[in-house]
Amino acid sequence: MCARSPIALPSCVVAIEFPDGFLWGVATAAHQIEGGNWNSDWWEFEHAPSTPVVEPSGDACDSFHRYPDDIRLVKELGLGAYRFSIEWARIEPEDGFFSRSALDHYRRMLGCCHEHGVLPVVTFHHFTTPRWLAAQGGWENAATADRFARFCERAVAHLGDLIGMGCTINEPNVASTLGYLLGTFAPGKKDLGAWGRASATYIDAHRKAYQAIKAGPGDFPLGATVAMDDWWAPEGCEEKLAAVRHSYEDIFCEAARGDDYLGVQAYSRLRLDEQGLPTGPEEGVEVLDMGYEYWPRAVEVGIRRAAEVAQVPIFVTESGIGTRDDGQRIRYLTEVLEGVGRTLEDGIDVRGYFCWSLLDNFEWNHGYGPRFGIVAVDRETQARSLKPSASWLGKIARTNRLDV
Ligand code: GCO
Repeated sequence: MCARSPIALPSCVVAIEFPDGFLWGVATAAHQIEGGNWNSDWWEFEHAPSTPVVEPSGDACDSFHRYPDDIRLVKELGLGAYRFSIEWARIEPEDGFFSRSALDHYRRMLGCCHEHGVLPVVTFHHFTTPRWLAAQGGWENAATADRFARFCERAVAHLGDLIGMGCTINEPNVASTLGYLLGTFAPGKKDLGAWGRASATYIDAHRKAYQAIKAGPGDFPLGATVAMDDWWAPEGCEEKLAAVRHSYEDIFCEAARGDDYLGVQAYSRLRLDEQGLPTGPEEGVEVLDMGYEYWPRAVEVGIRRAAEVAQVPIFVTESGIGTRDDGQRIRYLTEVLEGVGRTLEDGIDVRGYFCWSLLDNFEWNHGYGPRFGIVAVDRETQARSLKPSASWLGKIARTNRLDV
């Protein structure tokens, strides 16, 4: 697939036309929007006395109950796809017990997407793990890969016929690095050995889950997503940079070889010091509420790298900005999409773009501070209200083009 080259319009506006069938969507994750996910390791982590999480998730956006409204919004905006995750801690609340009622809940969600003509994109694991499994060593324990494959097998048996596209694991590289090396995500470890073990289990789990899901009902594209960045290190530190990038990004992209696609999720730039450790933003570069740089180029860089290493079709399965300034969001997403356009012009097989996120939601250790949504959520009443970026993105999706 190839983007038609930018065309000059009379008013000096340039349009980027996307290929026919290019998929436009929004992404969310269960723990960040459903609310009351008390049986997961994250809930426990948020409530631990020494937690680095600034506030607990609580009722989140109550999307567990309000999903019909949220899916209707996706449709009304003109977006073709909704990416959401199914919550393992609800579906398998105890080792080996699978809740029919929880599975039925997600079946209703899938049905609701179909009623609205919205393609449901299902993530099987988005950062949260049932408490019983965390107590058995979580992702440091190699046996977790088999537990995950068993969960996927049961879930797909119940849901597979309605799934439009699947994602085994969301950003395994972030889950292992923040959870086992930096300690800011559950389970809060800071241990090099644990990081290596967790990364290996995630990769093994992806492969096993891929087989299990493919063997079940339904016939949909399946892949994983990886957090990608633009990278920088001082001159002379190229080897160090390559080594860090290899263990953080490349090994996960390599694990996607042979999959139906790879999901690229990119937000900013990672700057390293001489030791190969992350250093802060560059002076003079805008800094966002997340503490990292305003760096829309990350998506283009991520697509190019992921396509080169994984050699499979690419979807941008997440891209967005945590900001209270919706004008800044539109500016950022415009620059991102210009970058996506350049990758298409170069013949890279990019098949869709999902904005993170539909709703202002629980941003993990940052709590409810950063606002990634194109739809605002009143934290008291849960009322949803569209931001200008929502109709802006909807127009791009409906016309399949961006006027810059
Ligand atoms: C991640 C996740 C999302 C985040 C989003 C914004 O990349 O951490 O997939 O859950 O909320 O990326 O930070």
